[in-house]
Amino acid sequence: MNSGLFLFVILVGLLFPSLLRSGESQAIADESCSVQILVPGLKGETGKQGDKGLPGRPGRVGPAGGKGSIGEEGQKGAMGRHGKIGPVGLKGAKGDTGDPGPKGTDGEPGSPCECGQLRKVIGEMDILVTQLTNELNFIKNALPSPAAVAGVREVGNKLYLLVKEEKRYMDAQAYCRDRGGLLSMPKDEIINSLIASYINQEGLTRVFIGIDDLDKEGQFFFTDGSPLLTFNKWRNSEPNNAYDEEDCAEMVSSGGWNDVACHITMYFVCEFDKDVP
Ligand SMILES: [Ca+2]
Ligand SMILES: [Ca+2]
Repeated sequence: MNSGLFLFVILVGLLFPSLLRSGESQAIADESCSVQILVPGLKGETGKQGDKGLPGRPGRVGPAGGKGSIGEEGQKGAMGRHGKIGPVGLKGAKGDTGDPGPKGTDGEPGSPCECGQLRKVIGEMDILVTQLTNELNFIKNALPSPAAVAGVREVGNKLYLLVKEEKRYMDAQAYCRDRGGLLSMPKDEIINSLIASYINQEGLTRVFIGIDDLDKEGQFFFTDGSPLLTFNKWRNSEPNNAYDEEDCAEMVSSGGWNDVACHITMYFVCEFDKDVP
């Protein structure tokens, strides 16, 4: 029994003695008598300090702390992943022209042309263009002395020009050569007639033509070097090499030929080949 209970029992005994005298409380009375015997002893010496007890349970979670100060800047992180592809940009300016590419392979053979008639026409046109070009060149060459051009005559593939400039045979020959031609050479009746007609229409009586025996007396050649064969228009008793100086030839209005001196001057007829520029 501790000291507190002991005192409590004493007080009850003093205040309520009837309780202590009742029959049913005989035991208590006996005890009270014995209590009186129990006098508190002297306080004992302080005992040894006990062993350290077990750790107590964790306390409650404390309230949230205040906002701390901004810490120092951390180190740079590793490179992140690639982002999404962005939207298509604006169209750029046109670039420079590139170098020519390599030559391509040969194409397939074409189908046979079914335009024979067309080709024929084109061929004829080509010939015509060539002729016109030559005629144009001839006319352009004759233009330096347009007043001397009495008009051009044409037979076959030949052009004939009467030049109304009095020249010696060699000068007349040079005039024709400078323009791509020669003194006219009447090698057949048709050409001879044409030149004769030409002379008559121009009211002339004689012109130089391209026939001479300058290389060898008595042997006449055309001025292109070709010999006189079966055709000739020598007048009667011609060539007569009169005065032993007649090595060149003229045509008179009748179309007949006559050998004359080369140093005299007269008009002349040039001829040009239409097929040769
Ligand atoms: Ca002669
Ligand atoms: Ca003569």
